[in-house]
Amino acid sequence: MSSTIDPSKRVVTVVLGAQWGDEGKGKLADILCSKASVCCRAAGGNNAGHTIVANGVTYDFHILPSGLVNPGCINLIGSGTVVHIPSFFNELEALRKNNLDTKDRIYISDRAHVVLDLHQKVDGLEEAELGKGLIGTTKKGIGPTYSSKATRGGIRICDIFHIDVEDKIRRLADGYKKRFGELLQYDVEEEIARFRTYRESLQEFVIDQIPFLKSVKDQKASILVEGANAVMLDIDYGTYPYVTSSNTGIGGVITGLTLGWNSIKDVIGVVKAYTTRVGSGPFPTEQLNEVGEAMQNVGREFGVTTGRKRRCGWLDLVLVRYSHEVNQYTSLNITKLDILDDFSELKIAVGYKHNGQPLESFPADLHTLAEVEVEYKTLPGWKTSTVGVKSYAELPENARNYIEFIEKEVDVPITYIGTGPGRESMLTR
Ligand code: 2SA
Ligand code: GDP
Ligand code: MG
Repeated sequence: MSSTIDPSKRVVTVVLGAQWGDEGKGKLADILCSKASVCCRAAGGNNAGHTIVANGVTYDFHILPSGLVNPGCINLIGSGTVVHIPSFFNELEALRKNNLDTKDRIYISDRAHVVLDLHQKVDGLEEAELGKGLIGTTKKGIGPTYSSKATRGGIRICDIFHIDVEDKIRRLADGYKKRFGELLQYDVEEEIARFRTYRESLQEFVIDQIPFLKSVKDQKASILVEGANAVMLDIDYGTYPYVTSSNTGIGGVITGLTLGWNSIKDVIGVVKAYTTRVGSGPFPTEQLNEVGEAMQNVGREFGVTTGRKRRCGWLDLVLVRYSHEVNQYTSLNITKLDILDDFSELKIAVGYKHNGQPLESFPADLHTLAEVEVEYKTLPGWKTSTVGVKSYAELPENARNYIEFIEKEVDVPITYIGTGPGRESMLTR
């Protein structure tokens, strides 16, 4: 038997955020799902927010995979995710109201963990405890749920169908009650009563992910993995502690879904043409001035889940190179190029110095990160609208120079370029 991998088994394309999130992963995932049989989420919960503009309709996704917009695509919320069940049902209902037929097209792994209302309340209390040093979470209960998982007291989707889930929930509530006392305004019996109804209402969605994905792979049907959040929010490789609580990079794809490393064909990094971040933490290229305000206003940089203003700054290639080191992209999608159409010049971070010494890579130590001196390369802007441009060759020369500069610095081919929110506004190369 040969030990080489049969190329026809490489059926998986992974779309990952290469910065601090909101790069436009949802739009690329939606475009690629027109050719995928299955779209999967590997990690995270309804903290994520993806906006998709298709057929003149704007859809907001949180826990549901973006493949639901494509009628031929089956969707899986994988084992590495955390699911708040009322939010799952609400999001599904919102899509149905937008005339999307979701019947028999959305499944949840029975190994995924459950976000309780309890976890969401605790998320708010933990943030309050941190005072000015708060993380700036979405308060969707993500951190506390992954904490329960790591300390082995968590509730999995499969637990819902057994009576002892009730005691497990009571045990979790008792623990938090000891910690927060009267600050925790929470009725455990009310939540437990709702869980009794889920035994029936959730049944049609719950599957064992392992045989499901095996059969998809055996048929050599194509699979799209939609990343949530982004590598700089990764619990291991992001700007800890200002991160989310899951592995948002390629590692989380491997552990959160049972696809196998040998089935991955492409890993596409999504890079916004500038940088944004929601929540606290150092951000070396942040522009707390009219440049940042212009990006925020023109780019309509508001959180899809919380409505918070996103912080904005110049594109940071030290960060993108680091992100490539972690995720090993096979290609990149540069998004929101059109938002830079009116700038007369554009800066791109190409190096960091600390105490006058160049840094080899993106530092782990946030004290260092907060103190870096950023080295910029300045490129001329193009001062022409790129909206509606139909091919790469038709982009203004300075816009092409901007793209090619990124490509050379990161040393990864740029195969997709976004010049507007709609499906049709994606140039390929
Ligand atoms: P959490 O709630 O525990 O995951 O928050 C921890 C950090 O992770 C950041 N985070 C995000 N950053 C960007 N986008 C996210 N999704 C929403 C969106 C955000 C929103 O698409 O716009 O609506 O505010 C997201 N989710 C989590 C968060 O800001 C914390 O820094
Ligand atoms: P995600 O979390 O990475 O999926 O990104 P979000 O959906 O949270 O944020 C990206 C925002 O930019 C959404 O409102 C998209 O509709 C929008 N968007 C995506 N690509 C482009 C683009 O190329 N140009 C413009 N103008 N908007 C885009
Ligand atoms: Mg988002």
